[in-house]
Amino acid sequence: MSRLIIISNRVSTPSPSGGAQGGLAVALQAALREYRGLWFGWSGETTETFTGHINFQREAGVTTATVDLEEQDVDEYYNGYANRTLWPLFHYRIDIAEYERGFAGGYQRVNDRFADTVLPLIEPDDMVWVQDYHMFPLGEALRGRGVKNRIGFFLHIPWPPRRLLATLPEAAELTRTMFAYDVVGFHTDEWLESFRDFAVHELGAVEEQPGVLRLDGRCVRLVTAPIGIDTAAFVDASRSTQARLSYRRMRDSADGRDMIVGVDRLDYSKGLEERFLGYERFLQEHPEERKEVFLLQIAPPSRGSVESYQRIRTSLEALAGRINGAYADVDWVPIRYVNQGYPRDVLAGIYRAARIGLVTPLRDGMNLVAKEYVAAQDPEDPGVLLLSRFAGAAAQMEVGAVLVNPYSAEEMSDAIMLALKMPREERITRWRALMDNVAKEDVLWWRQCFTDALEAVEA
Ligand code: GDG
Repeated sequence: MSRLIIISNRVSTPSPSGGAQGGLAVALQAALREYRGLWFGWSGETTETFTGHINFQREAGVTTATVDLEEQDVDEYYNGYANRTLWPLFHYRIDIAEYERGFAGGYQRVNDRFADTVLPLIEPDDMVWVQDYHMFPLGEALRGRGVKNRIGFFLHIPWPPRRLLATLPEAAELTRTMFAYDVVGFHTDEWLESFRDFAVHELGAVEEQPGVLRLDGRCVRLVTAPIGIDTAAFVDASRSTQARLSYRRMRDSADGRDMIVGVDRLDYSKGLEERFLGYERFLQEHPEERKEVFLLQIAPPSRGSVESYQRIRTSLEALAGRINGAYADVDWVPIRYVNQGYPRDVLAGIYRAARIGLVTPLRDGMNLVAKEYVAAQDPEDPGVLLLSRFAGAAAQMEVGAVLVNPYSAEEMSDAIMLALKMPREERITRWRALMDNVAKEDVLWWRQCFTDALEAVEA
């Protein structure tokens, strides 16, 4: 049986205590136990001069291999090209995407360094699985070093429409490098179609058979594989003692009011400002509902060294302050805005206590919070998921969720009202449809879809 080598920006080591981890980490670790192999990436640490020294760790049957990067690498590759160029562009924000040759150069350099470092670890029959937008050119860098193995790539964020991507100076080159992979996976057909559109119309790729593109003698198979959560573990988490305690704490502090919950990394793609404005609209349009509800927004900060993240943080604080200032009373605050993270079990209890899960990104590859919210509900009295039609998750969840356009405060306000008044039978019917999907297409299913496609490639 082939081994599996996973390569991503950061790796996740199983915690020795067996503590809770993200679903993606759990699924990839399970894959590594099944196939043996290892998980390679950046340690998160910096060093004066790049040496390529690999730090191996083995924990709970999973081997990880990490390297330190130079400070300049981190500035140009991680904070620069990955988070100031590609992330905004791939979330349709060309207005804040920064195009600098220094970033592009640093990005390529780090990908070359990864390729040099991981090369000696790859054995002839191994399958290689590269994760996400930090590593687009890694496959090509490996091919250039003589790697003939099966190599797959999965993109966790959207692939932008052709005319947006065309604004990136390296767009053609970057897309061309994707043909070094044997399989490229996306969360939705929409992202896959955007890739195909660019490859065919800008690069002249040819669709050799359905789902297979050829360019310059190399073929790549495109697959749609929507990621899920570790549903069984999340359902267990929602029944844990911690979850029960946090559920009780929220119900008590809600004091009979309906809670609306949002949980997001503090990121401009998550549509938090628009969410607050939509909720404000609801408060304006329905004065009789004001003291009957409140919004709990949990938003742990991320990527704080990137300026656009500092800006969104400041403007959200101002907006929450303004709305609370305008509507709060001595015994009621409309928005509880919290900038810290919580353990998964606690989060599960919070989800369960919320009548509405408000998940309204402006653009999102998938969005796992939508699925976690569903998994945490009480089947006898579930809450309602309000979901942005621009989240990848909308493709799987359109039947049970109330879909909204996050750019429209009016639509958001109407949807909140609809959800608050929704009869229990309808909530149950919708939840069942959602839960069927969340249970069936979980993160283990996702992983299997991808590794099956990669294994099917002729060695
Ligand atoms: C990328 C894509 C795609 C958040 N706050 C807390 C906490 N979280 C956890 C959530 C959830 C995860 O973080 C966020 O997942 P998302 O899917 O929403 O978003 P990204 O981080 O942007 O991830 C995305 C994903 O990759 C997978 O492919 O779905 O579209 O952008 O699991 O629960 N977890 C805990 N406490 C918190 O306060 N424990």
